[in-house]
Amino acid sequence: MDSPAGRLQRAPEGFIDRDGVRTVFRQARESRRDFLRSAFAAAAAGAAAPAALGQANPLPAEGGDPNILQLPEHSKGLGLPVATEGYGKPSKYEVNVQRRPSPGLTQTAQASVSFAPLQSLFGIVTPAGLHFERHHQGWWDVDPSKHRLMVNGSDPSLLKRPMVFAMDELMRLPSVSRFHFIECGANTGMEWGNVAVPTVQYTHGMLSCSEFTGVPLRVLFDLAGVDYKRARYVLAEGADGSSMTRTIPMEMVESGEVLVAYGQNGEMLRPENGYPLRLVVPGVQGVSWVKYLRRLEVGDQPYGTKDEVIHYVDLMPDGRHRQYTSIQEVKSVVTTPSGGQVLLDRGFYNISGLAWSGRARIKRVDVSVDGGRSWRQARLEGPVLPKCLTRFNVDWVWDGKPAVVQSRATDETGHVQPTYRQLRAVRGTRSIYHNNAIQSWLVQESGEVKNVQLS
Ligand SMILES: Nc1nc2c(c(=O)[nH]1)N[C@H]1C(S)=C(S)[C@@H](COP(=O)(O)O)O[C@H]1N2
Ligand SMILES: [Mo]
Repeated sequence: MDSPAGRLQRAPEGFIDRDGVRTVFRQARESRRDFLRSAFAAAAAGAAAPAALGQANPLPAEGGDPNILQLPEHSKGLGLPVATEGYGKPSKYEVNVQRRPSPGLTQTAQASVSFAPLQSLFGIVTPAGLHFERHHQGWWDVDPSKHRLMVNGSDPSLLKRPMVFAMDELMRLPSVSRFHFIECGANTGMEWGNVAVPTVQYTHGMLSCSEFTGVPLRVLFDLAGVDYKRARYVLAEGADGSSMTRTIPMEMVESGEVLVAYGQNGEMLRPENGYPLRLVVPGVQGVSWVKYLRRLEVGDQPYGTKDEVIHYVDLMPDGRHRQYTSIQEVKSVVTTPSGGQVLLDRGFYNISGLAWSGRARIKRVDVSVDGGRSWRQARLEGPVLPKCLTRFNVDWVWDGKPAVVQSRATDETGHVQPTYRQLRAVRGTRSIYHNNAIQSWLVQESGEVKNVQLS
């Protein structure tokens, strides 16, 4: 996501998904009205208004609504028959939980992106249908019976046996399943200079996490007889029209982490995510996770392809570009409360969010509600896996006053997520990629939550 994000910094208004945000506000306001109505009704009937926490309806004996003991239709009648469509869908009440593209961000819907609704997700796994999408030249539903993966060397002496695998041949090989996050290097790229987008879906939604199943690439290279002493680089190539090509350092392959994957959350990859085969490069920015993977070449130097020397480079304050900065550094974000949401009343809230690092496991997450003046350690929910999303939670009682909510992650290698001030001191403000700064959400007195940056 290079030029689109650049364009966005100049025209943030085109990016705001007003419908999506409005829906969140509307729903929250409506349920707030319902809550207030029932509280007033209870008070009028002589009972104390329910406390903000757990607004349980009072029993009729306590002056509550007598209808509350009436059984609803679904407790009395016959339910629906076994679903006729064999593949299940979410409840119709969850229709607002959608991936969202950003109107005006890109000129075509083929070279574009849709963001995952992080604000609506629990735990660490992204349902396949909500996985963010990034395509440089549109997506395809590739026929797996015709798909092939070729393994070759830039020079015949680097690899003894060039090979071509069909999908069923790959799927006979020993497989592993591992949980990893994938984050586009341009995630949060719109926010380098200033606040640009309203919700966590747009600030951080080029992020997803799945259990991937596939064959360690090392297994294929062993079969092909790679000369690991001399072949220190791998070129990965996709079969779509974008000719996506990236150099992967051989150490990553030798560690056994890089997978040639066909499975995602227990089923085959979705077409949007590279069906039937994609590269999984844990901890590395999304662009190296080549989809529709058709060729792997080993070589004795980095390839310097268009997707690594012109695109996906970091513009530094001195005007030079950094290349091959592929690791996604330690990062976190609070997903509730987050921009566009509304806190209904003062009282108890569970602050919840996600933390991740391309280097290791998450070691701790600290949360602040006063813009970074004081911090409290959050609970990390298991499992806490390397190069994977980690869910964190912390209790909070909101006193109704403006609050700035932030999270700061530390990984097992000791890297700590920077503030915007720290990050900009090194990287400047004109980059696109690898923004891992601490995110701030302002909870206003009205309860409405806004994306802000502290200077
Ligand atoms: N073949 C191919 N692979 C690709 C891309 C692409 O356009 N074509 N986009 C890359 C980028 S920039 C990202 S961020 C990830 C996105 O993966 P997803 O669409 O499964 O979320 O795929 C990467 N692999
Ligand atoms: Mo990307």
